[in-house]
Amino acid sequence: MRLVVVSNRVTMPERGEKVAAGGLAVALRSALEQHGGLWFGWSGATSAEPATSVSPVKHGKVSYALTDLTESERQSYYLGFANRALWPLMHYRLGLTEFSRADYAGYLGVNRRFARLLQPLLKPDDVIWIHDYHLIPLAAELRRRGVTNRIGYFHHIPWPPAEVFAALPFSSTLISTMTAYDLIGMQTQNDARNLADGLVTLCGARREGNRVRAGQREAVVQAFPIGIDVEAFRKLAAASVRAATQPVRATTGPLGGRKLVIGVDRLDYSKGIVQRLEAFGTFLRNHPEHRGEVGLLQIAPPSRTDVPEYAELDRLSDEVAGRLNAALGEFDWTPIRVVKKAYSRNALAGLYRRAQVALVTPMRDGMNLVAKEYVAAQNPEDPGVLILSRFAGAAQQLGEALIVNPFDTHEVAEAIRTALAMPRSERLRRFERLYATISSTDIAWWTSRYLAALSGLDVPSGDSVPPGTPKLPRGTRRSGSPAKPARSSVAHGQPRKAGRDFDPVRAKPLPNAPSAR
Ligand code: GDG
Repeated sequence: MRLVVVSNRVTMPERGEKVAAGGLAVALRSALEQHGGLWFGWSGATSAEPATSVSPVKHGKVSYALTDLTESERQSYYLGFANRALWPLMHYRLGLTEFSRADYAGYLGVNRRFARLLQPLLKPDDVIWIHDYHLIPLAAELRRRGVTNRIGYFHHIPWPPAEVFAALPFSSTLISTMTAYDLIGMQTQNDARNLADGLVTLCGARREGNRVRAGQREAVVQAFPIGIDVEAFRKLAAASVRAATQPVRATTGPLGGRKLVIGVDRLDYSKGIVQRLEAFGTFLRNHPEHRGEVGLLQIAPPSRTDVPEYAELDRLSDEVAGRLNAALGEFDWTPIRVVKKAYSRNALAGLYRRAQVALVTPMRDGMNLVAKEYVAAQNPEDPGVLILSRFAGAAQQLGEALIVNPFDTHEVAEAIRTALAMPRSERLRRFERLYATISSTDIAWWTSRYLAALSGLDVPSGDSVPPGTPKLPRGTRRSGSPAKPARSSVAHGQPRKAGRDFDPVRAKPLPNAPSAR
């Protein structure tokens, strides 16, 4: 079996390109390096004429087949329909959803052209794995051209309830193309249920368990919560902490030997960056004893800068940070530092480890890999505290974080206070469970579980998780009963035991420390 991955944007290592800041790119690179195969997608460049064929270039175990877009395709397919219509819609932001028929036509056109370019590269036993909302109709286009291979789809972002999705013109047509897939992977059970409901209500599909049938086709819709390479990230963090933070230790910014609260997100309105800055301001106002002793570092590499809503967020986040710094700062202390550029993964890992608290407070997020990276990066002897939005897919797995509602500024502010005051014993207890969860559902688990399901193997969702005690990083002293799976693994339906499925719908988050509420 050869694996063929298709994603909107592909970065090629031999061009010296850095893996983009997006979680999708980071996750897929690991998956393909493990399995070998072909990676097809957009080069990121534009050219005057659309290509009529592509020649794959081999690099290590992976062949890359890249095509440029025309400028008009980039505008309509990428900036227009994908990022101004689908992205806000999928994140429940109807007010920001901009639909245009011309953009939709461009989106369908690029999917049709991708199918035409990819088809000649396919072999009969290839398994095709298509990623994300840019490429929803691609399988239908491939089927139209006679491709009968197994085709899977993974949706990295949330899927909204059918009534929200229905606001999109042509929603029934678009959602009906999903049945061209054999397997549709979602981040959470909630997303899977929303999609299945949408297929039933918008295009009359029939549902039996996790199978959805429409006409001659049947698709399985299932949750596959994405993970990270925990062990690699842990090592990176342990090695990077000094290098990443030494030069800034002496500054007057948030680092400067003080306690550090960190946020790391693409500059995107779904991530709740402005609301987070406001919450940090509220925390400092309500708890003046913390002024001068703690700072917030927000790393926010710009993305989709050509989309007007992102330019507005860029302006607004500067304005809010400036206002709060002016109101709350001192001549020798700047409470908030927002840096709008990407740092190396080493630097990021070191900063996570250095930070006493991570604020991961998206308004809505498919999974959120930053939450998992922060946990992986912690010093197991003296771990920091994760504050996590209940609207991130990750909250369905990481119930031992301080779970907050990002729309409630006061609640987030109180969670910051709770996190900074949390005794080591409680930090350890929470960390051990969080770490056990992320390591038993890491990127290798995600990939193998998805690909086993796509290849038609009837593997229960927990099968690829090693039996026995969940792994903890070296040097961790267990504070609880070691042999049992963490309480959250049961409460959250964690797929740790063979035969149990990940079912965040039935799961209730563990209560936070009382003072966090
Ligand atoms: C989508 C979904 C889902 C960020 N800043 C820098 C940097 N990053 C890296 C992080 C992390 C990744 O980017 C961001 O991943 P997220 O998961 O947080 O978010 P999205 O980019 O929106 O990803 C999301 C994901 O797909 C995977 O399915 O979890 O819900 O929206 O890895 O570390 N990396 C570097 N420098 C930075 O400044 N090197």
